[in-house]
Amino acid sequence: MIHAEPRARARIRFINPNCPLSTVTMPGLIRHMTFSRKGIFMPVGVAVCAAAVPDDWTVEIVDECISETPHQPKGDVDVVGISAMTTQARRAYALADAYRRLGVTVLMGGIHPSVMPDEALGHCDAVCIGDGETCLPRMLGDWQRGRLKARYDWVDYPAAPIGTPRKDLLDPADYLVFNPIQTTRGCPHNCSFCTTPGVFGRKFRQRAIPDIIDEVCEAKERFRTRVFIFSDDDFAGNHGWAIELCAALEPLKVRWASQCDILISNNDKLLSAMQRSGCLGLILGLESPDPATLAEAGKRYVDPGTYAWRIRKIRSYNISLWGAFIFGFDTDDWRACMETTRFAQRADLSMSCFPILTPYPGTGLWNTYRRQGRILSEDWDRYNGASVVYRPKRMTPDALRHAQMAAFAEFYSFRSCSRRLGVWPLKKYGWLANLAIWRGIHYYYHRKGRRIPAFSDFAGAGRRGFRLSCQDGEQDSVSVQTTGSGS
Ligand code: B12
Ligand code: SF4
Repeated sequence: MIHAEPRARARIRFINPNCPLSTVTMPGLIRHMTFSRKGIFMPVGVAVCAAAVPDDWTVEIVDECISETPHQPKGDVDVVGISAMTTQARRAYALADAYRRLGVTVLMGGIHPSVMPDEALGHCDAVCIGDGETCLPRMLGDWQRGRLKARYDWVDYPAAPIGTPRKDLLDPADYLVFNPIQTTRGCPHNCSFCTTPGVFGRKFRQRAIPDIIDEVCEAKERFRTRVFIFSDDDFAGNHGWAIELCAALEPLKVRWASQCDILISNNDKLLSAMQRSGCLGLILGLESPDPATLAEAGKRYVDPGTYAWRIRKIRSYNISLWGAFIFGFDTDDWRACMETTRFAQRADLSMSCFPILTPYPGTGLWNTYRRQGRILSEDWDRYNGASVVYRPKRMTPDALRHAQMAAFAEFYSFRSCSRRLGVWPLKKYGWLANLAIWRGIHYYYHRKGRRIPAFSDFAGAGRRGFRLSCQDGEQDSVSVQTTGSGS
C-alpha cells in the first residue's frame, strides 16, 4: 500500500469504533438513562495507548461511541490506531479499510485483534497483541524507520508498567464515568467463557500504587471526582496487594466500586480495609447458583452452595453487590434462568446483569463450540451478550433472549427494587442506578411498541399460542447489561 508522506510532526488518531447493536454505544438511549451523558465509560484502552505515544507526535482520540454520526475517515493523519472488542470488530475493519484506501497506515489492537491477529491483518498494516504500553512505542518507532512489522506480541518484549490514560484528549461532559482507573490487569482464574485469560494471560499484574494514587488525586483536583470506578477484572486477585492499595486510598476520603471475585469473603482483614477505604460496591461474577452450570463454566474456585453466606458476609461490611450472571449454558432452560433471577432477588443484590452466553474468540468455549459445530454466526456485531450466536442445548435462541429480557424486567421492576433496596435509609446510588435501567427497559420496549417480556409468558406460550417477543427475528437487537461477566 502507499504510505502517506510523513509530516514534520507525525500525527496519530486513535479510534474507538461504534457497535450498532450495543446499548452502551447509543447516545440517545444513554442520554435517556443517565439524564445527560452520551457515553457510559470513557474509552480507557485508546486513552492509555495515547499516553504511550512518544512526545514528538500529535495525538487525538475519536470516540465514535458517543457520536450521533459515523466517523468520516480523512487522510489528514499519518497513522490511525483502531481498538476493538469483538462486538466492535466489523466497524473497526470498515474504518481500517477506508483509512488504508486513503494511504494512511493502520494499526489495530485491543481484545479482538489480540485473539484474531490474522483476521485483523486482512484490514490493517500491523497488529498489537496484548498490552499497548509495551508494543505501541515499538510500532511507532519502526514505522518512523520504515520498518513496520505485521505483528507485535507483548510477550516478546519486557512488560511496561500499566499506563495512565490521556484524559486531556477527551471531554469529561460526554461520559458518565470519566475517571475509570485500571489498577490491575489479567486474572488468576480461567473461566471457559472469559476473554481475559486468553488476552492478558493468567499472570495477574498490579499497577504501582503511587501511580494509582496520583491518578486518583489528579481526578479529585481537576474533575472534582469523588466516586471512582476501578475498571479491573479482579480488583482483589491478590489480597495482600489490595489491602495495601486500600490503606493508601483511605486518607483520600474517596468512594469507589470495582469488580472482584467472591473469595474476598474469606478475608475479613481485606473486607475491613475495603470498607475503610470507601468501597461502595462490587460486581461479582456469579454466573449461576447451580453447581452443574458453574462446573460447565470452568469456574472451579468456588462452590455456589456457599454464595448466600458469602454475599451476606460482604454486605455486612456495607458493600453493595452487583451480581453478574450468564444465561445459556447447556444446563440452562427457562426455569433455570428464572431460578437464577429469583436467587439474585433473594440475595438482595443491589444490581444484576444477565448477559447471554457468548463464545468469544480466544476462549475455551469458542474452541468447544466450534469443535461441536454449534457456532451459528460469526457476525461480530452480534457478539454483545444480547444475541444468541451459538446453538443452545435446552432452549431455542428466541426463548433464551426472551428469558434474558424477562430477567431484566423482573429484577428491575419497582416491586423488586423496593424489596431489595428498601426505602429507608435511602440508598441513593442504588436507587438511581436501578431506576436508570428500569427507564432504559421501558424506553426500549415502548419505542418498539412491544410488551415487556415476563417469565410467565413461557408457561402461557403453548396454551394461549402466545408468541415470545423475540420471534420476529429481533432476538439480536440490543444489550442492556454493561460489562460481560468478569470475575
Ligand atoms: C470497563 C469495561 C467496560 C466498560 C467500558 C468499556 C470501554 N470502552 O472502556 C463498559 C461498561 C462500557 C463495557 C461494555 C461492554 N463490555 Co466490557 N469490559 C470492561 C473491562 C472490565 C475493562 C476495560 C478496560 O478498561 N480495559 C483497560 C484497557 C487499558 O485495556 P484494553 O482496552 O484492552 O486496551 C489495552 C490493549 O488491548 C491495547 N489496545 C487496545 N486498543 C488498542 C489499539 C491499538 C492501535 C494498539 C496498538 C493497542 C491497543 O492497549 C491497551 C493498553 O494496554 C473489560 C475487561 C478487560 N480486561 O479488558 C471488559 C471487556 C472488555 N468487556 C467485554 C464485553 C463483552 C463488553 C460488552 C459487549 C458487554 C455487553 N454485553 O454489553 C459491552 C460492549 C461495549 C461496547 N463498546 O459496545 C469483554 C470483551 C470480550 C470480547 N472478546 O470482546 C471484556 C474483556 C470482559 C470479559 N472478561 O469478558 N465494558
Ligand atoms: S470470568 Fe472473572 S474470574 Fe473468570 S477468568 Fe474472567 S475475569 Fe477471571
